[in-house]
Amino acid sequence: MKRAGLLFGLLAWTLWSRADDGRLLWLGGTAPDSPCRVKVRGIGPTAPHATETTVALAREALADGYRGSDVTLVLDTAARLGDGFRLQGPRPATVTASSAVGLLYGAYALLRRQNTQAETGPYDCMERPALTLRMLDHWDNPDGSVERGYAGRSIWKWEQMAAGRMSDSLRARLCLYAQANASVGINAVVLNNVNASPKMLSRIYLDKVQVVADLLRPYGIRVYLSVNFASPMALGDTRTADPQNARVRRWWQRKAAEIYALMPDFGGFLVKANSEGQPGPGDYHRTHAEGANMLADALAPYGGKVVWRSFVYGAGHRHEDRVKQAVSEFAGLDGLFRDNVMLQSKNGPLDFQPREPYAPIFDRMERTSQLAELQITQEYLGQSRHLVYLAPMWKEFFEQVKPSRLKGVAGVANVGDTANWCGHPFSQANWYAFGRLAWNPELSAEAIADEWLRQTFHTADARFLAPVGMMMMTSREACVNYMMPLGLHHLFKFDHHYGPEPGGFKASYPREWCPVYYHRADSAGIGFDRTVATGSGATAQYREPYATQYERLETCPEQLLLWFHHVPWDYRMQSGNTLWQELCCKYRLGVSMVEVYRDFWRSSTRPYVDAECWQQVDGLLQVQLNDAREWRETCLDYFQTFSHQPIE
Ligand code: GCW
Repeated sequence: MKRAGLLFGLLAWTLWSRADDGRLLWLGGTAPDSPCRVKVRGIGPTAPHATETTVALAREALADGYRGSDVTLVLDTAARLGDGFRLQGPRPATVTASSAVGLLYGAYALLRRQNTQAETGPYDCMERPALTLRMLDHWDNPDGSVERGYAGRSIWKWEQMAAGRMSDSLRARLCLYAQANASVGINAVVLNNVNASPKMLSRIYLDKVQVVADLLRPYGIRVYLSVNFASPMALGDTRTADPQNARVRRWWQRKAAEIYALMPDFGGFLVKANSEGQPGPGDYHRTHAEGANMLADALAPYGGKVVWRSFVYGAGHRHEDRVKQAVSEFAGLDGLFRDNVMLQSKNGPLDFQPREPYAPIFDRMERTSQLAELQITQEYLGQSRHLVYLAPMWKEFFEQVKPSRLKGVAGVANVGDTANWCGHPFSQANWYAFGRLAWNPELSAEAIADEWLRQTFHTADARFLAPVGMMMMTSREACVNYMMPLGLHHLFKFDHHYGPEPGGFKASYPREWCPVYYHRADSAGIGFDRTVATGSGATAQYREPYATQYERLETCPEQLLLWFHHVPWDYRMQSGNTLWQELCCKYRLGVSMVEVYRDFWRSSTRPYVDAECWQQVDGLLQVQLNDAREWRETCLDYFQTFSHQPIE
């Protein structure tokens, strides 16, 4: 009955809406002419309800979208596939897995094979996820706003999260969200902002969270919450939040018991502590380990995890180079965290810039489980207005921080309640790519772009796929070039982080928010000297060979030059240009690349793309081009006041 209602809701909602406005993401496919028959083996009458529900989802996904005549789903608990699966086919096609969620992932993999029009010869392949935790972090607030969200308001309509209050359309939409995640193997979701409202732990909200958890569970997705470290105090139950205080500890233990009574598979807590004004153990002169361990002890009896962020700066390290502060703060705590604590660090040491070197904290915590935090929402890469495909950036990170050293990855989500979820039609590709890379970091960015294009635009035509794939693949470098090439960083306008403000400085702000603190342009040159010899010494935080490579001007990769060195304007670059000329070239190149994208889109893609979507991308590429020009002009005009050389 419940299922029929759900199906009806989904159907009504799809008919009512125009299915081509991007809401179906990469899951649209084309409906089979005749329904495919799905047989299920290995599930007896005594199978747990949860298994049945998940297998039913796998069956439905195939029945709705698979064009072969027969598929068999085999649940074989002896197959030792973990969350993975085995696919054999094509006729008949068989999906084997040792868990229900493995069957669901396998079903989506089979659909992906079909919808990417992979070769049709015989196949027999096995897949297992490379990383255990593949998590989306939402920065959604209880009032429905989304921090750094550029695609509308929060998808969690909290006022509707109560028994009987959820509309069919909301349910259908959230099911689609869950399907999208399951289709790429995302298995955990943090529902709320790391700048966490204490309210999220109140009973009223926990009941709502339970509704979401019940909805996502069948798709193999566990719910986590960001928590405010001072919650017991903020909710009026204690007078302190000191982790050594017995009442405070008991409060967290009781809260954990309350949560697990509602959600036995609750994932755990994500914590931003003593960072950008958030409370934390430091407020009581306790360490991050003491704070994290208190929460870890409360969650441990239930198998819950604490994900503790290393994104801290300011407090206690006022005069230190900001990019060094995470290591300064955490290295000494290595080995002191409980087993169910994981340290989550952003890919770079600063803050999701278009290009950063990897964060050296990944080298420094040898006895602590680590997660990498990537940002899918393009806070510093043109938000939902620029076409920037992020997989090449994430691959660059994985070259230096081997995924095998990580327990998982978290991606700061880019979804909102706008019809197509992500704002820019191409931003959907970043959500997709995040999941695919979390599942298998060995996949190439190119292959993922190609998969996404085929499934999203329902075409196998190389005249579309090759050039548009190329556009995606080069788009991140284009963005680096028109925003901040050669290792420049944080030239953004204050707060919204969209446009350029290289001259940004206000004495009343912390210096770490001022672009001039980062580029250090003067009449001698430009760049932040982070060498041990003459600068902040950040290079010493890296393992070899990177420490030496970054330290020396001659071996530092040019793409990171001004991140690590203050370089004279007349310094000779590998191209033969002076630094100033090279800077001008890069900015110009960035703009030209976007010009090429816009022209190509305009002249050659119309036949392949739904009219509404085509129009939207066309308009956005024009916006991106105007913005790229503004970046070039603003930055070069400003830097010229120091270089005193012509803009060539
Ligand atoms: O990137 C910066 C953002 C803040 C964000 C913070 C963080 C959630 O500008 O909006 O806060 O980082 O990651 O905690």
